[in-house]
Amino acid sequence: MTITAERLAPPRTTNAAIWVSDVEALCRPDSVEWIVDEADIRERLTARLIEAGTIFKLNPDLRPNSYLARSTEDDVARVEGRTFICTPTKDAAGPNNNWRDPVDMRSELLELFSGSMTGRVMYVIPFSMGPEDSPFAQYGIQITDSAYVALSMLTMTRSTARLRERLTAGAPFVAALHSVGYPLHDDSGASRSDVAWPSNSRKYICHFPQLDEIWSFGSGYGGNALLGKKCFALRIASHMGRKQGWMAEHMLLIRVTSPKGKKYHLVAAFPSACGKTNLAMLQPSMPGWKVETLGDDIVWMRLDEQGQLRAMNPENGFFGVAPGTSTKTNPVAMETVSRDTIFTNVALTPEGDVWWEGMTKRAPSMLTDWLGNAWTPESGTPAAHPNSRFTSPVANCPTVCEDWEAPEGVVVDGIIFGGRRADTAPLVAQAYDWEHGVLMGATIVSERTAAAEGTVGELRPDPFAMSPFLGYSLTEHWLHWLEIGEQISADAKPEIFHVNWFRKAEDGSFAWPGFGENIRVIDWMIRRIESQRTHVADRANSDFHVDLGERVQYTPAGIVPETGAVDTEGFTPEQVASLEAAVKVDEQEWRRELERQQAYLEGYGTSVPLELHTALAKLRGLLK
Ligand code: OXD
Ligand code: MN
Repeated sequence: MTITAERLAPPRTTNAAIWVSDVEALCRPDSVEWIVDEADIRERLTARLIEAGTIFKLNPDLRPNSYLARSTEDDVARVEGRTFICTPTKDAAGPNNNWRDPVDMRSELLELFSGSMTGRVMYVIPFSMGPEDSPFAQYGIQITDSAYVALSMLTMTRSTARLRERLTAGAPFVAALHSVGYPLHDDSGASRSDVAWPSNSRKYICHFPQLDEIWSFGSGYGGNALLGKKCFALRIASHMGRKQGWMAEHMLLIRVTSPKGKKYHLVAAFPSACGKTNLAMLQPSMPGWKVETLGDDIVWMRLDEQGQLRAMNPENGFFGVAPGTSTKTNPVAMETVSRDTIFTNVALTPEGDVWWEGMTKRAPSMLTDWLGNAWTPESGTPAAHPNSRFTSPVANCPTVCEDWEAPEGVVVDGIIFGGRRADTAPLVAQAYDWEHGVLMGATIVSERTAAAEGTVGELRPDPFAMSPFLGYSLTEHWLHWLEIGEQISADAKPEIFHVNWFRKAEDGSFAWPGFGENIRVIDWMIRRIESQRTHVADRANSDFHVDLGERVQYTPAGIVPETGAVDTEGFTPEQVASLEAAVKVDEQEWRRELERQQAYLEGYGTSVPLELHTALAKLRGLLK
């Protein structure tokens, strides 16, 4: 059957079998294989990848059931410049996205995908985001010509034979098509041999939110290729959530149990590579506290019948940044990746184990670097790529909540926003009210990290840490947050906070030790949550937070603790002194910051919800 632009033009078929056979006719692979998470299927994929030289088996005595993959220098990170949202109008995609007309993009893609899989196997992976029977669950089918992607999808999502049956019987799904764009034969009959990491210099990561479709071409790496993650669970899902009244956010999810045995659930949104995985796996430095992991990257939230906000991690695996992870910074992650893990772009030790910058104080004297070259500490280049990653099952995490897959999710008590900023933003600030919290999310700025292409260190706005991941217009997203806030019942409204673990002291050192000590900040937040709850009635009668007579300051950054309000038991005198620099709200910096926020909002004109301007005006009123 010939596929024409009209045939695949909207609306696409929602029949799984027809879609798969249409794609087969378009991409012309040698064969088609349905993949689900079963041992013999994993073994088959693994054996093929080893034979192709894409992955190497690590020493099973040191790292059981684990592999190392190496990509190529031009395929190491998300390609935001090549990520497109194809909505009927440019406005619907918003100023935050690269927009393309869906029909134009569709015909460009049809050409690219035509014959793009020749000589290859086309894998078809039915998958569920969220436990299959949960009310949060959404289904997808990924088609890919990469066995590495297929194998990784089996860890990152849930893929079962039962789901395959459901989908072929007509359950709705997101259609996620992926090709590395490296066909082995062309139309003239010429052939080329395969390479260990096939990709294409032309990359396209395209989303059709109206059709629940993703088309990804040219990259085999991370979020570009594992389409359940950023493409589906954030970009497509955020659009679904806007339409259907729920939320898809770039957040971690943890359960914190206080020494009194009370459980709290917190979600936190930070830009990529700003410590979400570390916070998700926090080992509290204060006795009596427990932190358990539910998710490290994506959270879906919806209201229940009681008007409570419930959250769930739709993923089944971690795709975490390796560099900087160590038994000191994140022992839980180190334990999680001790087996059953695919590492990508880390260095290899002579013993057949992995290494990356920050894993140990001193680098081993000899390594093979992420490109496969001999490396010594004198080489002057990183041994592991700064955006090298591990792909591990959530179930392997020693701190995972026993009930992390509970179909009803968990009730959210607190929402944390944050960024990486050397100055201005204090260690922690509580929002005066929901609207101020939404302003905090909308005005996140952060130093750029290696997770995306671009200059590391440069400050960039990253509203809700979603700017590369939102499938619609950002001001519409702010409105969505305000509308959801209105629907949460007053006694269940989560408190909203902003944190900055990365504030620098005058000498340029970090003012806050971070990592396990972050529990001290969480302890403060929980005390604030508790005291707010006991004052809900008062709050209903006041448009500003009531003064609870605690050791807090009301500042233009929000409500911040006085230094004595943060538990510093066990801190060195230097750490106690440094806390002052960490929590400080500097009048001049905040005058500038509020001007920046004002200019930032004004940049989006009249589409900015009025509530955010009002919240900002209230903060301005707090400047001396
Ligand atoms: C990620 C990212 O991979 O945010 O999670 O870049
Ligand atoms: Mn992320």
